[in-house]
Amino acid sequence: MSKAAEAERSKTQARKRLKVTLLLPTLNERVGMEHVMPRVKPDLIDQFLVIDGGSTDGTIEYAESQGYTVVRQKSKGITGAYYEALEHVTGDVIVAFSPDGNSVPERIPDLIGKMEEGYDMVIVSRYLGEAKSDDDDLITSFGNWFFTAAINCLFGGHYTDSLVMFRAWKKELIQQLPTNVPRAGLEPLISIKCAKMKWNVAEIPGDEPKRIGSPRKMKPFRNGWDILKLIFQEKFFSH
Ligand SMILES: Nc1nc2c(ncn2[C@@H]2O[C@H](COP(=O)(O)OP(=O)(O)O)[C@@H](O)[C@H]2O)c(=O)[nH]1
Ligand SMILES: [Mg+2]
Repeated sequence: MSKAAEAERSKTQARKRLKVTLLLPTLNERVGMEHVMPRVKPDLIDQFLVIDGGSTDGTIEYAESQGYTVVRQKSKGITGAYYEALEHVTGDVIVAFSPDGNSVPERIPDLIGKMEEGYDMVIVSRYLGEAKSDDDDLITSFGNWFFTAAINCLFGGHYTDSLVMFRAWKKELIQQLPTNVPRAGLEPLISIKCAKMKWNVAEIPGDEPKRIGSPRKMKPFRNGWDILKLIFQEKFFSH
């Protein structure tokens, strides 16, 4: 075997040591999934886990046709989706991936590679280095900037992007989450928890292309208000 082939093989073996669950929250994302999922390299992923919020556009049928594990969400909302999905995770590392065109599948190998360096969480930042978001509007770009600055300032984080879904984290982190489901989403919560606990966090740059297919489910003003309440709660009423 050539030196290059041997290096590649040992790299793949090192990768295999991290068991990875790709977590896909979906609510009518068939169009996006058909576009992005064929670009996900299956050799890096041990479990494809779809948590579906009640799609009626064939998302579930598509996911099942690909052999993904599909969990039908009983509660409402994206945070409830995460909480219900976490019980079904078999990997040691969770890669949260938005299959609506916002997350770029080609960044997954670098994301997992960075986790293999020993980090507890790695974020694919839309605002690091040359990376950019084509999905942001004026409101979401201000919200992202403001809440990331607030989380850094109040909890000692060093984030450039504390709210993006596309990230990887160790499954142990789940144990730090409150049992009551916060409405603000899991992303600001785990960003805050990691900063508070001084966990080992890294970011890699990653563009966010425009969403494909169905309209955005997130409501910026309601979500912003929920994040404000979460920050307040975590600052004054939680360890
Ligand atoms: N299971 C589930 N998935 C959801 C829900 N709301 C949004 N999603 C999915 O979460 C991902 C991100 O949602 P999106 O509305 O694009 O939010 P944004 O990208 O953060 O602005 C998409 O794949 C959505 O289909 C929900 O209530 N339940
Ligand atoms: Mg999106």
